[in-house]
Amino acid sequence: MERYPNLKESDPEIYDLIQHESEYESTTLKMIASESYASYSVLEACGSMLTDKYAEGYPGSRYYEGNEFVDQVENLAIERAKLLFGAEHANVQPYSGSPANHAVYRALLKTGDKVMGMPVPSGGHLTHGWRVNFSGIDYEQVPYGPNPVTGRFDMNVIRETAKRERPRMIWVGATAYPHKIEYKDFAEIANEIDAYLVADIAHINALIIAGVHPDPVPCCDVVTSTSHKMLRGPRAGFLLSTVEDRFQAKYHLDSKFNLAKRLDRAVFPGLQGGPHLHIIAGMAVAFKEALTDDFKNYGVQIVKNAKALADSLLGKGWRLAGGGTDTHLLILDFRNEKFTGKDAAIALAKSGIIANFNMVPGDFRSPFITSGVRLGTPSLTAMGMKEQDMELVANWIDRVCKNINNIDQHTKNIRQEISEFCSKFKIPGIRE
Ligand code: DSN
Repeated sequence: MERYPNLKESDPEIYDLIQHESEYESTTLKMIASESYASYSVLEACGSMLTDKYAEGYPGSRYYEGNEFVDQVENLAIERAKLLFGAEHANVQPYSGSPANHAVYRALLKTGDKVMGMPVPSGGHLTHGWRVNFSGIDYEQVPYGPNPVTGRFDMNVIRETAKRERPRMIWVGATAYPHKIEYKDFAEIANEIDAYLVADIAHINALIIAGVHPDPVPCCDVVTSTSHKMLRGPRAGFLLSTVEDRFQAKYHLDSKFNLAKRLDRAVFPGLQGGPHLHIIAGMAVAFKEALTDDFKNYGVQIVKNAKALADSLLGKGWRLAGGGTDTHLLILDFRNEKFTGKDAAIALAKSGIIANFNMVPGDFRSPFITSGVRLGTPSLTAMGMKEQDMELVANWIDRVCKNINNIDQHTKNIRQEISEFCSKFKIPGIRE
């Protein structure tokens, strides 16, 4: 089937670039932990004529007329999100993960309040209070992170920090933490200091849906997420929450709005204008896909693949941050090597393995070069790869890292082998 025939005719430059990217992704191993593949159906909804529609407001309460069908689109997305995660309230309008997180600050805090979160070099996200982001400029970050030796959260240290600093809100979520997050342990701490607990599950939502990661919804005030990454929806964000605010009387006595309403108002009109209804339609499609057993199997397999890859790499003598993984990602730890994380990421990419360099706990190198490489299995799992395929992937990673000093002599062969290997698999959204 020829894709994008109109674009091919009208704008061959952009068409060609999309074709090149598509070819590139079809012949390389996409191991960026925050990526996966959206289906044709998701892409079709996102590429639909709903892109033209303006409907500021929420279903049933808009500032424009003519919303009979788009209200149904948004309501379907909301109801499917609530069903998928067992949440009381959902907002599907945030344009992406960062705007979703921004809305949480606006709904829960006052400027200058303390927020506990992980700094980016510790594995957190920019919006969890990092200093160059609005969240670290307008609010005060109380940092926490994994223990530099074990690579795991030390809940005693986190509790001490929380009790000493008394932040109004605690973020729990990561972009580079390879272990399960025990939300109930964080909830105990948040309860002890009357802090809101907010989970950012962008990286691990499919694992939660599949039941292979603890569920934040029962013990968090708000849960934020992207709908791309391993959820395989459009590039967007959403919010889940309780309806009532358990700290209404303590922190929001002056507001007539409950938590759900304050979040909605923070998104629109607080931060955004018209919702992207084509994207919300794509989100509804992705949520429907995520409600299936196939999707749950994908979530289970992501972790099996990550563990198989970790075991294989450990077996070849490579070190992993935190000693391994029980999620979708692992971080190769090159602190003992002469080469850096950046050297390795570049060599891997030349060979057809696309990943990113990343700090490891206790890293002594700068964030611009690092001692680690973060590897994720969602995309490979979406292609249908299983544990035995991870053996081959580990072999290629091993060959690249062992030959890093003369990598250019090896890239052609490895690139070719990987390309042939990829051709055996389907790729959602590219070659289904
Ligand atoms: N920047 C993304 C990641 O790669 O983890 C998170 O938003």
